[in-house]
Amino acid sequence: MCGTCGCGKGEVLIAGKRPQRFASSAPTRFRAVAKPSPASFKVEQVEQRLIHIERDLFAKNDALAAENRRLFATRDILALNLVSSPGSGKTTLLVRTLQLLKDKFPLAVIEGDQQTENDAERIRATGVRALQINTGKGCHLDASMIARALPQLELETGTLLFIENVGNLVCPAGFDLGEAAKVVVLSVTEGEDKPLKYPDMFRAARLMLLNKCDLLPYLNFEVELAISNARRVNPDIEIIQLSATSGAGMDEWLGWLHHASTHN
Ligand SMILES: Nc1nc2c(ncn2[C@@H]2O[C@H](COP(=O)(O)OP(=O)(O)OP(=O)(O)O)[C@@H](O)[C@H]2O)c(=O)[nH]1
Ligand SMILES: [Mg+2]
Repeated sequence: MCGTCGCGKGEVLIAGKRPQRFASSAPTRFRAVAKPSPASFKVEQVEQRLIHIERDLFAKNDALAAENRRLFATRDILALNLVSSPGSGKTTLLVRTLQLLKDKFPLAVIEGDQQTENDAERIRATGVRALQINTGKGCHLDASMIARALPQLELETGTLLFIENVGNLVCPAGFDLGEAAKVVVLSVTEGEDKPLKYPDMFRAARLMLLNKCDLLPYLNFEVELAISNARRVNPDIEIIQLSATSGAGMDEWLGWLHHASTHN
C-alpha cells in the first residue's frame, strides 16, 4: 500500500510542529529497497525484503496503537476513528455532533489532513478542543502521530475523542490508531459500489454512516444496493442513514455514540 503510493515521505506536522523522530519513517525505507542498483537487482529478494519491511511497519504501528488503547482505557476515553474519501462530510458531521453533545460529554478532536488547519478551526468554532495533524505527503494517520498528539490535548477522564482521518478510502484502513472503532462515512454522491471497490475500509469499520441523504431526491443512488454492498464485504457492519446538513438521522447517530460510550 503506502510503499507504492509514496505516502509518508516529507513533512509531518503535529499542531504545526515537526516531530523529531519522524525522519526515519518506514515508507521512506520502502523507497530505498524499491530502487536497488541494477547490479544487485533480484526481484525475489526485493519482494522478500518488502514483505519483511511491511510486517515491521505494521508490527510497530500495532504496538503503539496498543499503548494508545491502554491509555484510553485507563482514562475511560472512547476514541473513534472517522474515515472516508475526501469531502464525504466528516467535518460537517463532527461540527453538528459536537454542537449537540458539548454540554453532555467532555469532547476533543484530532484532525488529520495533508495540509491546512481548516478543519481544526471549524471544530474550534464550536468551542471544542481540536488539534490538527498535517501529514504532508502522507495519506493516513498512524498510531505514533496520535501518541504524539495526545499529551497536547490533556484529555480528561470520560472524554469522547473523535479522530478525523485523512480523506482516503485505502491506506487508513490498515492503520490501527488505538481507537475503539472505525466509523466509515459514505456519502450518497459517491456511488453505491464504493464498499466493493474499497472493501478493506468497509471490512475494518464497525459502523457505516450513509451521509448527504438530503440529496437523494436529486440522484440515482440506490440506498438498498449500497447497504447490501457494504454487508457483502462486512456482514456485521452497522449502518445509519443521515444528513449532516439537515440533521435527519442525527438522533440515531447520537444513540449509537451513547451506547458505544457506555459499553466501551
Ligand atoms: N447536501 C449535503 N452536503 C453535505 C453534507 N455533509 C457535508 N456536506 C458538504 O460536503 C462538503 C464537504 O464536507 P466536509 O465536511 O468538509 O467533508 P470532509 O469529509 O470533512 O472532507 P475532507 O476533510 O476534505 O476529507 C461541504 O461542502 C459540506 O457542506 C450533507 O449531509 N448534505
Ligand atoms: Mg474534513
